Amino acid sequence: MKYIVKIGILLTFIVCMTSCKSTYRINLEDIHLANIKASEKTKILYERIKSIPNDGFAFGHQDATIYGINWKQPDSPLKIRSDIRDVSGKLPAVHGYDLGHIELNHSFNLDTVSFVLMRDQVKKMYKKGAIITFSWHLDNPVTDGSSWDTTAAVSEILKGGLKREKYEKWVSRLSIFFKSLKDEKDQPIPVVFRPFHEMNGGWFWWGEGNCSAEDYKELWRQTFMLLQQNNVQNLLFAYSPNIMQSKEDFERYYPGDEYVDILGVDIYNYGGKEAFIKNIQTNLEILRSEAQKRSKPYALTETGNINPGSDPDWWTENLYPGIKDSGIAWVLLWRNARLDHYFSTYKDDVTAEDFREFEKLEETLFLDQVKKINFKL
Ligand code: BMA
Repeated sequence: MKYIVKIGILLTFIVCMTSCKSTYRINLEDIHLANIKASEKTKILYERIKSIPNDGFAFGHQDATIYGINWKQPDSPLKIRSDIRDVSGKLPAVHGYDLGHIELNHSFNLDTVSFVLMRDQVKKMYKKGAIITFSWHLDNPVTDGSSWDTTAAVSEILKGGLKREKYEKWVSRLSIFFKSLKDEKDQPIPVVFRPFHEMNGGWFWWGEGNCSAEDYKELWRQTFMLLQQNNVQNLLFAYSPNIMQSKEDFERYYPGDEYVDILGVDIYNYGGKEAFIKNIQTNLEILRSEAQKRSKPYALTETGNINPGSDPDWWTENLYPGIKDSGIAWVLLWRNARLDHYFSTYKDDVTAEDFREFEKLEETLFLDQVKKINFKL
């Protein structure tokens, strides 16, 4: 009998060690975010993100549960579907969404995703313990063309600019959306916001050659201030250039530590396998040193295979060698839009088998693992 009690205690201990192992206590005063008025939940999200690299890196996918190859919500008979789960049985830990056209008060984003559906999926995924991140492919405020219309616009939306009033309206619509993300207790859901990304490339109106670095930084700061004025307190701010040649590339557009919480970089495999691995390694090394100086977390905020349907071992032989031991909090794969535009994997994909190998690696963290990383105040 005595032994049975002892075994019972031991088993309880083991169960507790495995299920509670990642709940830590934190002191609110020790957490310093760009937004000094950020909610407690936002601070907890930040601590969760910062502690992920102790266990590995979180796996993320853009529009993961919104659509995939040959399906889309809300038409799928499954309440929650994801190409990643079809392949591996696991849901991504990080879920990315894009807010392009929220500024126009449209019901659908630039990729025809309804904002009502997006909000609903954000709530569901947050409840399950996921980390939510938003990019914003907003239109050109001068021409009303897309993000890729490179007509000069940044100086016009800064304070005193001709399109300032219009931009303030745009940010107020964005703010309303952020504030509408509420959990079951009606508390704002904390999320990562990654605006004006890939600014060191020339393809967006806020990018290299289309505005000065000074104006870019001012745009970031003024947008940050407008969100504050609109009382948005549930954001962590992520700054992410495109692939960099050196740390000067990182610094040129960096708006300042007081305006940024997370550092990131977007890298695709345009130069083939070897260049891809090398680019990721050197870029994540730049991020590591910039992030360590500032005690901020960092991530590979966008990546993917630009040649879908090729490279059967893309996950274990291309992506993984680049990111292993890099210290990133997450890697986010870009969207699975259609057969000629998908960046991850799906059930009939040539890389599906290899993805299952990648998923089995100790460092790859999916939703079930990341949801356990938690903090108490
Ligand atoms: C780009 C492409 C576009 C899309 C945009 C925003 O990289 O995938 O088709 O509209 O992202 O999601």
